[in-house]
Amino acid sequence: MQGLSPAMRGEHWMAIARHTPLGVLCDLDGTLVPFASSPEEARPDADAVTIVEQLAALPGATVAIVSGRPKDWLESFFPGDNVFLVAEHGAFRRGAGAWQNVADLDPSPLLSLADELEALARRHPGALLERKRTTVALHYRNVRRGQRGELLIEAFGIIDRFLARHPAYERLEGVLVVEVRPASVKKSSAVPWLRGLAGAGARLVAIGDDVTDEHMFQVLEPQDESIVVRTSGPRRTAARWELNDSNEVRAVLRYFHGVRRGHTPPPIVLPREIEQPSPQRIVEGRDLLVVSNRLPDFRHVEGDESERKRNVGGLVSALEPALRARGGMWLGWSGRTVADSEHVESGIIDSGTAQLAWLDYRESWYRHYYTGYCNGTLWPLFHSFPSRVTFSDEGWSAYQEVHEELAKVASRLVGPTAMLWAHDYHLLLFAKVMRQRGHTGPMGHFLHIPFPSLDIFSMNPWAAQLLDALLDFDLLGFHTPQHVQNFVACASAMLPAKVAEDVVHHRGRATHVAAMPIGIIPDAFQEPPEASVVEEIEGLMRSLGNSTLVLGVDRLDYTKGIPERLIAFGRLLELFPEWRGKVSLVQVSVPSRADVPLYQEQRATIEAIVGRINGEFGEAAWVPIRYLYRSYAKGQLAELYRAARVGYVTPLRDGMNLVAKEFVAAQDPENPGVLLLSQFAGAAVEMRDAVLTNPYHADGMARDLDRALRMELDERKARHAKLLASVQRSNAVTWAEGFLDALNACR
Ligand code: GDG
Repeated sequence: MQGLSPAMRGEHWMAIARHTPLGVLCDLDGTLVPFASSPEEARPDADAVTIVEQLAALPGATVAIVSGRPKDWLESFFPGDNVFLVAEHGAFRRGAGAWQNVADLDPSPLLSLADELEALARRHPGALLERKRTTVALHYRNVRRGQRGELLIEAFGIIDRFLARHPAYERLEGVLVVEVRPASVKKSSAVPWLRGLAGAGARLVAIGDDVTDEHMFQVLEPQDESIVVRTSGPRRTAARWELNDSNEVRAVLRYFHGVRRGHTPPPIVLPREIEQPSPQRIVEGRDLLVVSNRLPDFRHVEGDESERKRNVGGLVSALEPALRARGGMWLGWSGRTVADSEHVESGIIDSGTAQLAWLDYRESWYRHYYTGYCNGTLWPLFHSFPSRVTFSDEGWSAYQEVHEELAKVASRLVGPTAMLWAHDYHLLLFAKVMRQRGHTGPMGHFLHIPFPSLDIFSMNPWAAQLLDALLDFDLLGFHTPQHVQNFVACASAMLPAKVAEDVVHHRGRATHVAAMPIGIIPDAFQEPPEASVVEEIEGLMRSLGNSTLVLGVDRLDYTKGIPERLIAFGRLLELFPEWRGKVSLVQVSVPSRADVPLYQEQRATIEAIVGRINGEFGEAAWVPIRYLYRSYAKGQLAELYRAARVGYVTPLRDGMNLVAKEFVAAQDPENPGVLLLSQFAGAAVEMRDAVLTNPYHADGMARDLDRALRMELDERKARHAKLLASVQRSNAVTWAEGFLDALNACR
């Protein structure tokens, strides 16, 4: 709905003004009330109070004043309870009746901060400290311009020291004010509250000027409207409409009142559509919105630069460069959870790679959706580990609920014709919920894990619903032809769907299915490493002495077959004792889903096996297995890959396995290592020149390892050359472009 003509704009606002129920959320300072030289002087005058009260008195209209001010102050202007009040950004609310304390936080830590800031304010003429129950605000609108910098440097120093000790609070910079307040209390909480009070079918209009008002704008639904008041000049906003000042805000409220009372509206001021496409709505037409559970790099969301927070999953490694090359937006979970009673926040940030749209998860979603249905049901089921699968109704409900929420956010981000690309088992219902919201643009899905056979898949009580929802996509991509065949067999057996070659017809729709094996960016593993990166790896290599290196790198996951790999390495030392003292296994296991009991058990199992083998075979100068439960920087991984004689990649089941491809890319072509690869990794389909092995057969795997260790240079070079050609030909960029071209061609 960008760029309405003046006549359409008039009709649009007339329809909103007439709509019943109508809910209005209006900020005070800078919105309904102009700024004054001090917060005390900025008071709603009789005109402002009358406009609000009159509108609130009309049937079908609900009005809330949503402010950062204290509750008693608000109540002194709006004593009657037909106007609803939200004080201190949502910490207190007054519906029809008494005040509710929503935040219920211990405000005592703020006292000492307030004392310190007050002392600071006394030293800076014009500065004023406002103490509220749950927040403190340092106003500096009356501080001379040239002196504001000095005040703020000191104030931020004090505040940052406080925040380091009290992480439940946050600093928020408003218009000529810095505020410290509980991070969990935001104006966004007023939106669902007022929606509930307004009644079913409500359309909400939120009006505000400040960054705190953006929290309201971000959680509105598609039928709602957001108006930013440009009191403090232009800035980036999630709002769709704008007004200049509080006079225009009052004019709009008077217009609502007039229309609802059946008057012919006088010549009025209507909100103007913001011309610069707002970042909320940039993805239109053939542009791309990628949706996945995790964002590529949620340090940006969390404001934390530590490597620990980097997502090291395979999906990210493959998609990041493709998205960088194409531009577009990526929507996913922020990595944060909020209490179920709190409002779910969402927002947009620029990561440098792409625009990232993030969404917080409720704690119950984390438990029942992420840990539950995604990782407790779909992950083991799709990897054909039925004995590890759990089914729960709560999990399935949460799975649907999170899809609804993501679809709500996505349909605010993009127009109905945008191209959407959803990833993995977390998002199997995504096309269905988007189609229900009227999305008509092309939608594709890529499954990064295997699709199981019918006998396994049909154990899922909701199997038919999943298949039905998947067939709302236009294109379904899988890693291997076997996964495609499994999907098609399930759809034919469980739905009244018809299959013609690579198209599944169902409910009048056609869904294309294809095997599109994912690749890597080979260059990333071939660049000369930086000295700082190499140092730590050189230290590790020195500690191995002259031992030949066998290397395993995985997320710590039971599908990766780490215990089986260790046991087979032990068997190598038994069956071929000549390797004792001459070969060492370094196993890097990146912590993953560490709060899930199954993963904790897996870790304990691995540690016990490492202990047993090292105890049994180790010598004073030789440790058979180095087990490293940590992650490394990409450059360090490349160094490790290069140093290894054997890449020991033996998952029990894997969609693809990028480590196999990265290992090949990193080798020195003149003296390459050997890839020992599980026949059950998707990568085995393309990488026939690896030494393929069966990870369930310890003795067989030990013999294959022995063969890989003994392989002569000529054979190593010949195999590596073929593997490298395939890794280079079919890479991450060709994969992403191939998928998007195929999706385009579906329409
Ligand atoms: C899923 C499917 C499919 C590992 N350790 C570190 C690190 N990594 C990176 C590797 C690689 C990625 O993590 C792991 O990718 P995989 O493909 O092996 O496995 P999953 O995470 O299970 O990925 C899989 C993939 O999706 C893509 O479709 O291949 O089958 O299960 O890129 O390099 N990265 C860093 N430090 C580490 O310590 N930086």
